[in-house]
Amino acid sequence: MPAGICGTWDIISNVNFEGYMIALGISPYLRKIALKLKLKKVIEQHGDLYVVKTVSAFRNYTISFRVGQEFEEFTQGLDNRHVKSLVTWEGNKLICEQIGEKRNRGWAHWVEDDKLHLELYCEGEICKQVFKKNVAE
Ligand code: YOG
Repeated sequence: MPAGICGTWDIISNVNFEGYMIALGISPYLRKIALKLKLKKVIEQHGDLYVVKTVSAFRNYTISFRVGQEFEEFTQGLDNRHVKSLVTWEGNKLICEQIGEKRNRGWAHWVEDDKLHLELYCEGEICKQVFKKNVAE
């Protein structure tokens, strides 16, 4: 798979994070904090189990899943909703559908030009984040 999705990645750009957070109903106070964070992704694979950690100085958020196996996700510390999530491969993209109260919710990850790309979707809003590999960690 995406050759080299595993590792520690540091955010280098973040477009329309605000719009995504508004679509999730995040308060102005938390949005202001979140917009200042230098997010990291730590992605590990243990056998067929993927672990994706979003790490920041404020809060961390971790999911683990097997591709093609639906799982219950509780977005604790984010918007605190329960969704049914399913991650699949579509070509070189790892795609997650998050079925729940919010329409058209999910994300897509892929590696391109040594960068980790992430699109976050919610109710028509698209946040685009790009990460560079942290070679020190
Ligand atoms: O990642 O779904 O990589 O789970 C998006 C935050 C900010 C809290 C981060 C804490 C959405 C206040 C996870 C940020 C905004 C704002 C660090 C995105 C919600 C609350 C945890 C995501 C996937 C794909 C893996």
